[in-house]
Amino acid sequence: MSDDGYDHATVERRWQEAWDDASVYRTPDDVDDPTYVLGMYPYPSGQLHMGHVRNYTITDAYARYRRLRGDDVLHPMGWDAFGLPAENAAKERDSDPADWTFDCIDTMRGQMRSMGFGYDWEREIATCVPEYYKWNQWLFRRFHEEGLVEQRAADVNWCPSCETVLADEQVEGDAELCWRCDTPVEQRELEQWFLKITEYADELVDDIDRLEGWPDSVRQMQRNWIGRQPGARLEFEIDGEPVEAFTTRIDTIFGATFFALAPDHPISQAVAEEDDEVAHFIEHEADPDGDEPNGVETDLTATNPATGEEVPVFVADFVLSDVGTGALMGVPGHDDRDHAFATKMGVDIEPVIAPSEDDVPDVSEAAFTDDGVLVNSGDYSGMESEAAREQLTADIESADDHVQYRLRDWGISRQRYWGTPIPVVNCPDCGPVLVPEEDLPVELPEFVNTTGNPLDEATEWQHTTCPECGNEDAHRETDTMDTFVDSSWYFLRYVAPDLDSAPFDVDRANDWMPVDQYVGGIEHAVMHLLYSRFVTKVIADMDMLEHREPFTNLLAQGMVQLDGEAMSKSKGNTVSPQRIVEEYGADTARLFMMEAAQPERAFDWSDQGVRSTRAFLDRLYELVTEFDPDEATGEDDAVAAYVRDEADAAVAVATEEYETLTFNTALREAQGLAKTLRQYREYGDVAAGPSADGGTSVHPETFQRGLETVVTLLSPVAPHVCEELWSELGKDGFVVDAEWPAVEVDPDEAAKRRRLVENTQEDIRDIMGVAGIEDPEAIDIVVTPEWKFRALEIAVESDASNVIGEIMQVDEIREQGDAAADYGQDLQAEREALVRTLDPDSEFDALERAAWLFEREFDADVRVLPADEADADVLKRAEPGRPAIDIHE
Ligand code: ANZ
Ligand code: ZN
Repeated sequence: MSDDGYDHATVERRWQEAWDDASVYRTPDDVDDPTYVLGMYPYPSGQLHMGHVRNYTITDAYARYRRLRGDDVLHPMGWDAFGLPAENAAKERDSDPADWTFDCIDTMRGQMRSMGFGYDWEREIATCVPEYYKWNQWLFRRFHEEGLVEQRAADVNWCPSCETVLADEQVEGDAELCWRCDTPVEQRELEQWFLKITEYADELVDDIDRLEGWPDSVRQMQRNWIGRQPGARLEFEIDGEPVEAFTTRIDTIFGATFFALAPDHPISQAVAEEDDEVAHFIEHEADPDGDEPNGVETDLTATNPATGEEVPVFVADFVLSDVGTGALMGVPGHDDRDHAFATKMGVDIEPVIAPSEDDVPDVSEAAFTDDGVLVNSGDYSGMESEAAREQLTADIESADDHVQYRLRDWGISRQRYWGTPIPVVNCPDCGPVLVPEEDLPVELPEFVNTTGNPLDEATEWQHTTCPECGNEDAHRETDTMDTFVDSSWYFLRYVAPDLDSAPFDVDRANDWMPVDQYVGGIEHAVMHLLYSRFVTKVIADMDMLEHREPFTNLLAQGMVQLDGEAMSKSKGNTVSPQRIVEEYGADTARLFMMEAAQPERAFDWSDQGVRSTRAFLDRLYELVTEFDPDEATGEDDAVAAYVRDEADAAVAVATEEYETLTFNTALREAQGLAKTLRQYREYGDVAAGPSADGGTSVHPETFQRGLETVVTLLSPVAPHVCEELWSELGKDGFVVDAEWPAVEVDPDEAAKRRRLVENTQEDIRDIMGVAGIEDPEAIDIVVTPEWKFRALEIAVESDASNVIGEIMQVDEIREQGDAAADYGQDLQAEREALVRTLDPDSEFDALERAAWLFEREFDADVRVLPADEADADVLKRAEPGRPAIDIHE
């Protein structure tokens, strides 16, 4: 707590209560201009960490900005409340996952409130209540009706310690350890429930092109994850039996010098029964994640269908069983992995593709992997790769076009308690039967503390009658759903969170969706976003939604780091948001984070930075509270005009930056304006001498408007203190309900003005330095005559091969004689770098209004002179955007 600043605890509590009482964050019912701003809802771990604070400050600042712009805003919060940690915590404490979860939610909700996040809490959702998860079950039924649910045996990652199936991204590193307990993960085959996301693979890839509001990196990650590859399937013959292979490069088939099978390909397995070497390789050496391809040669050969040649057959670990057909034709001349493998195994390497027919590449050292012209390829020699692929696929009898995807169906079965029960009954007669809609939700039974899946022990709960045939020996499915199911549609639930007749209100969802701005961690760049896109598309195909993509703009926020490392509990390098809020206030925490870096970038936490942010707020508080418009006596002079220009510029730039969530630069404007106002006050006081009654000699309306502007521009990020200052400024109502200041100037124009002032300031310093002037008496600043502006304008417009010729066509310039010729030469020389400046009147105004800054800095009389009042020698040096400077000692 700072000594002489404001009392943040009181201020923040006061306004949080006032906002609550006035329900300022309630979502409007009638919406004309809907803007949906959403942060990825958190897992209720019990503590808000800095990553959350950053994430939710970003959405909160943007939601507040949109509200100030007059939009109807939906900005809700909820809880991704199912999941393993609650179950583990309950086991440790011998309590209940529900109790633990709701405790955590209460704590975190309180922490969020203390941060001042402006959520519509009436729309809060938690996925672990039957009122929510009923709709997961309902959607499961609907997906089933659409033919998008399937049960099949599948290999799963199994952690023997957690006794649970793990998703691929929960298996870490080459050693394949469980993300929670670091136990080596095993493979197990289980009957699993799948959602057939692969049926949407094409649309999911194609529509990525339309996601222009997403970061390119995330779009690329989605593309890679889906991994669409057009190619062909074709057959090689082994011992007279056809064996299918997938290739993207059938044009290279004349260079196929070996054939390779995955270790668990049925032929590999059969060979291993007879061949110890192969068996040994499969058992002990095969490592699909290794850096180098490994393999073992078999006694078999395969017949290349294009050439009729026999090539050796290998069992190799870089051939993956779940890719394509688990078999490939090896073309070492044109594929990097095949090249490495062939080199190691001593297999022939032949070039069959060349950049051009008379430029056949040497492929002995490295593969040539580009498309090109076919060589050494029989009748196909001379064809382009693309055409050859089509022709060969047509000509080779067993070959067919085939598109291959990396994406697999979405396995949603989890052998865990704390999730949505999969609404299925297993009947001895009928097999798996869906629970009828009227029997939903299937609620979780009471929790029992056991090592495995508590639902396996809930025998009474399991026991039920078959909904189809009435068989009384039926059993409920004990798998629960992956929690990614919960989060794949939660954004739809917020539009009507209490609806009990459907998962979401169709009309309202059509109004609010898609989410205009979604913000969250990059760790969700693949799964969560892909599943949400998939589910949205399916729901659209069920005619329940008019939108096929859920999130228009996506921001992946950067890490909060300490000493260059991401803050994390496991590393023990966290900073507690609660402590920062207690010590400095929520506004300081929020403002520090938003000004420290662009939201996408990582940044380092700094206590020093936090303190200087707080010091800024204290100074602003003082600036506002010490100002009394009735006591201010200043004139509406050039200085006041400068301050108004700066306020206009700040609004123009900050507005642009808020639009793109570039808060750090937006805030710099607000802070810069506050500084200008402070300087203005000091300058006025020095010029006029502070009046005895504490008044100042600033122009009251200008100063008042300046302060209001600073407060409004800061309010999305530091809402509490701004609310306090708003009322100090005598404003009615809340600043959170205020109107965003109108943009009066073009930001480019404002930037030019500022640059002109800065450059002039620097020029004065330089000249004083070079001339050794320490205590100047007077400084004359001379604006260039109009004809030079004209000449520059012409030079910028023209294609500038003959600048002098062009400008000399203008009478007014030609009349200048040698001076015009000289300047023309300068323009010609610099023509690549020429930019348009302000017009002469604006340049004069800008300098005249800024004169007080120069006076203040150099402690001299400053005169800004138009060209016709200036000394001819001085005038010569002046150029547009670069006034001449004459310093008198
Ligand atoms: C012959 C060929 C020649 C291939 C060539 C590529 C280049 P990428 O490489 O990512 O584009 N492949 C097929 N089945 C496979 C399996 N089960 N495990 C591992 N690799 C497999 O993926 C497509 C290529 O991967 C396919 O095209 C095949 O090698 C290989 F100059 O066939 B190609
Ligand atoms: Zn039955």
